[in-house]
Parts: sequence; C-alpha cells; structure tokens
Amino acid sequence: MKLVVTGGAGFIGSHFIRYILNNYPDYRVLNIDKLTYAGNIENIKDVENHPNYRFLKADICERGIEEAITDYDVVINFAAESHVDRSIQEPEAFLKTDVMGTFNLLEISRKKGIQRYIQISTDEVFGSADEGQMFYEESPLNPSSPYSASKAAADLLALSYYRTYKTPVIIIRSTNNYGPNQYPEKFIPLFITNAIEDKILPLYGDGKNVRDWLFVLDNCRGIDVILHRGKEGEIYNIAGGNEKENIFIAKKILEYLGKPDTLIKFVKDRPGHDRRYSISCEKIKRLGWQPIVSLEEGLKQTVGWYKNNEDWWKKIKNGEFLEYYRRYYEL
Ligand code: NAD
Ligand code: TDX
Repeated sequence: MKLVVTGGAGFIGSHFIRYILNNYPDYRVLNIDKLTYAGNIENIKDVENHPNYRFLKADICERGIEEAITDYDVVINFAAESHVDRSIQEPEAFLKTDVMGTFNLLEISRKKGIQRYIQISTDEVFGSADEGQMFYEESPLNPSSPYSASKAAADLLALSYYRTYKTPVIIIRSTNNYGPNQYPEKFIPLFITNAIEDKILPLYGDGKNVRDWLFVLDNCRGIDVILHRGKEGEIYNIAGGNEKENIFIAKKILEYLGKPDTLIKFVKDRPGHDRRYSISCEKIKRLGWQPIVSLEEGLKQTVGWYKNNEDWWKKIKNGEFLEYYRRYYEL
C-alpha cells in the first residue's frame, strides 16, 4: 500500500509513520509537512533513510502538491493547526490549513481516484459534554473554539465529498493524545517540562475540566485498524477511556517527578473552555481495537521521555515557544 501522510513531522503523525514502517515492511509513505512551528523533523529523524519513506516539505493548501500525490492509494490528513489557545488568539491560520488545506486534499484525492481518504479529526467537534452525557459518531457537532469549528467544517466538507463524488472518505475522531514528542504548548508536556524546571504549572479555571487521555500509540493502532477495516463514508471515534480532571493529571505528574503540589498555580480560564469531553468508541471496538496502555503506564513513560530528552524540548522552549508564551501571558 502507498500512503500519503500529511503532518508527519508533528506529534501524532510522526508516531504513525514510524508505526506503519515498522509494522508493514512493504508499505510506502510520503510525508507532506510544511514544518510550521509545531513540525519538527527531529521527530522522524530515525526513519529519514528508510527505503520506503520520502519527505516533501510543502503546504497542504498548495495546488502544486498534486504532482507528488500521483500513484498513491491512501491519503491520511494529520496536518493541522492544532492548539486551541492559539486559535483563540489568531484564528486565521486555522481556517487556512484545517479547512482550505483539507479542501485541497479532498480535491486532489477526488481527481486522482485515491482509494481511501482518512480525515484525522477530534472529539472537540462535539463540544462540551454535560456530566453523564456521552457523544456518539452521529451526535450533532457543536464546536466551541475556532480550532474545533475549523475541524468540524473540514469533517462536513469531507463527508460531502463522499456523498457527492463518492470520494472514499473516513473520519476519525480521537480524544486527547499524550506521549513522547508532543509540542510543549499542550497541557501534559507543558506541565512535565515546567515541573522539571521548577516553574509554575498554570492550571486554567478551577482545574476540574475533564479530558479523556489516549496514549499516542494506542491511537496509531486504532487508525491502523480503521485504515484496513473501516468502511467508507463512516465516522469512527477513538477514546482512551481515561476521563480525568486536569488537576488529577497535574498532581500525578508532580508525584512522578517528586515535585511539590505548590508548583500548581490557578490562572485565568481559557475563553469558551469546554468543561468535559466524553465519546463512545464502541464502534471501533467492534472492529477489534481497544486501548492497551494504562494511564499510569503511559504517563510514567511520557514523564520518563521528557526527563531523558531535555535537548529536544529545551530547544523548542527557548525558541518559538518562548515568544508564544510571552505573548500569551502578555509578559
Ligand atoms: P501537531 O501540531 O503536533 O502537528 C501538526 C503537523 O502538521 C506539524 O508537523 C505541522 O508542521 C503540520 N502542518 C501544519 N500546517 C500545515 C500545512 N498547512 N501544510 C502541511 N503541514 C502542516 O498536531 P498533532 O497533535 O500531532 O495532531 C495531529 C492531528 O490530530 C491534527 O489534525 C489534530 O487536529 C488531530 N488531533 C489531535 C489530538 C491531540 O490530542 N493532539 C487529538 C485529536 C485529534
Ligand atoms: O496551560 C494550560 N493549562 C491548562 O489548564 C494548558 C495548555 C491547558 N490547560 C487545560 C485546558 C484543557 O482543559 O488542560 C486541558 C488540555 O488542554 P490542551 O492540551 O490545550 O488540549 P485541549 O484543549 O483539550 O485540545 C487537545 O485535544 C484535542 C488538542 O490540543 C487538540 O489538538 C485535540 O483536537
């Protein structure tokens, strides 16, 4: 099988490419990534000389990428602007990449007769779940941020291509991923790296917002199952089954690092902050998938990775991230 993977220098995309090359020796992968602030070629360095891997530095919005996509079977679109806080500050890039980029890939897939187009989406498109409420694949979309609204728009566009042109689209909606190589603007890596440096952990609001944590390799296994056994025109949720309040995760990170809870500082809440995410993933479970990494095991592994890879994140935190962080906190 020949796969085009977009956003493969980012967090989940890089894990997915490595997973595919390790598990399917005869598959070929073309990674198309613009290398934005979040794209890091270091994430995928170990496979750069793999005979079945090719990298193209390009924007998914460019019409010109069509040429490179000749003779591929599958397109899997991970490329996106992915951070909610940035979407609140500067939404335009989200509309460009997450909506128009998806549009461009759908057009190319339609023209090229791609056999499968997988749109990597998120549980955030459903918006906030009340206590006891759970969203299913067919639940209405109710996004809260410019990020999740852009992702929801992309999902609807992709589904329209299935209905109108029979483009073989599948949508995958995962819960919050965590693991090695996640850009340190996101909650778990930000808190781990701040704690290592004895800096404060800025917890939004009352710290009781709930996220459902999914270890990145369990997500990759789920995407693999859907790539091979999913049905065209369908949506599949992938959930970690680990719904936790943010304060619980913050305290666990401090416990694993042997740091005091006094590093936690409650700060101003995120505008439009979704209280809770909760999705059912019975549909993918019927295809034979289930998460295998427990939250304790995954979080300990992740903390260990950031402890052992200070070079990776210090370069980021002293560079682009520092500028972003200062802007964000108006320092
Ligand atoms: P990330 O921000 O770590 O990586 C995104 C990658 O896309 C980067 O390598 C970046 O350079 C690339 N990119 C951005 N704009 C591009 C463009 N215009 N053209 C080409 N490449 C571009 O993101 P992530 O956390 O790995 O998320 C990957 C996908 O999974 C996204 O679509 C996101 O919406 C979705 N998702 C993420 C999570 C999560 O918890 N991280 C959960 C559910 C869904
Ligand atoms: O400094 C922080 N303090 C804090 O309390 C940050 C960065 C986050 N938080 C809270 C906000 C959320 O309740 O932690 C929770 C997780 O925050 P993020 O890591 O920003 O993730 P979230 O907003 O849930 O969105 C993520 O999950 C779904 C990803 O960024 C998306 O790409 C994905 O679609």
